[in-house]
Amino acid sequence: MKEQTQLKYLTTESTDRQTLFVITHPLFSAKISEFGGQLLSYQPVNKQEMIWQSSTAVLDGSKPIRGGAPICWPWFGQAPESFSGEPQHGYARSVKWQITSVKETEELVEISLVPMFSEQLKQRLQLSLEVIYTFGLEAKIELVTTNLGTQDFDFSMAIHTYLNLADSREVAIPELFDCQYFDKLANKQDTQDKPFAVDQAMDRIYLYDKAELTVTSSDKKLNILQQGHDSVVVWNPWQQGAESMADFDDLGYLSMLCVEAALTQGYKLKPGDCHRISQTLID
Ligand code: TA6
Repeated sequence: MKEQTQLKYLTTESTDRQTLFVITHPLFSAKISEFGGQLLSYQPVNKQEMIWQSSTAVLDGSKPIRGGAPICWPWFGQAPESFSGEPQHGYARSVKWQITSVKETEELVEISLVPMFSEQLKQRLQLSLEVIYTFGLEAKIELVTTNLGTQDFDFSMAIHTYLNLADSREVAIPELFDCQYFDKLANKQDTQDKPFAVDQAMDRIYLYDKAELTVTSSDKKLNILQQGHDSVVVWNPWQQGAESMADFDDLGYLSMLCVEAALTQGYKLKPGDCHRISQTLID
C-alpha cells in the first residue's frame, strides 16, 4: 500500500473513541470507520449527503455503528444453527478492519480493506472477506468472499445501506411494484400490489435480483446498481421502533430508509469459490 504520506486525498483521523479513514477529493468526500470497515458518509460535490447515520450512534466500538452501510457477514439476520448464539448479522461489522490498498486518480479513489478477525475465528470460518470501495461521482461497495475451506458454507449477507432522505414518507421505488416479498413483521409472503410507500414500520425481503433500482425522494433521485444479490432488504423501524433503540435518534425514521443488496435465499459457497456482491449509489 502507498505510504500514507504519499496519498493526496486519504487521511486517517483518530479520536479517543474511533478511527476514521477520511477521503477529501475534488469530486466527493467520504468517511469509512476502521471499526466495521463501514462506509459512514459519501457526498458527491454539489450533491446531498447520500448516507444516513444516527446522531445517537455508539462510536466506541462497543456495538455496531447505527447507520452508514454496515457489512452483514457471513450471515444476514439471526445466526444459523451451526453458529447458534453468535451475533445478529455476523461478525464483520463488529471488528476493526485494515486498509490493504489505495489507488487515487483525478477521477476516483479505490480503497480496499480486510477485517482483522482473530485466528480462532479465521480457523472456524475458513472464509476470506475483502471490501473494495470505489468512489468518484458514484459510490461502489463491493464485498468479495472466498471459501478457503474444504466444506460448502451456507452463506447469506447484506450491504446494509442506510440511505439519507429529506423525508422517508415521500420515497418511491417503482421497480418494487408487483414484486414478491417476505414481510418479517407479519411473518408472511406478500406482493407489492400498490406503489411502494414508507408509511409504517417495514422490514421486508423483496425477491428482486435485477441490476437496477431507483429510489426517489423530494431531494434526490438515486440510481442503485446491484450485482451478486438475490434480494433487496428494505427496512424502516418507524416511530415506535426508532424510539425503542437508544442508538437510533427518535426522529431518524423520517430521514432514512435501508435499501440493502442482499443474499438471503440460500447460497452454498463451495470450497475454493469466490462470491462478489456490489451496490453502486448514483445520484
Ligand atoms: O435489515 C433489516 C434488519 O434485519 C431488521 O430486522 C433490523 O434488525 C435491522 O436489520 C437492524 O439490525 P441491527 O442488528 O443493526 O439493529
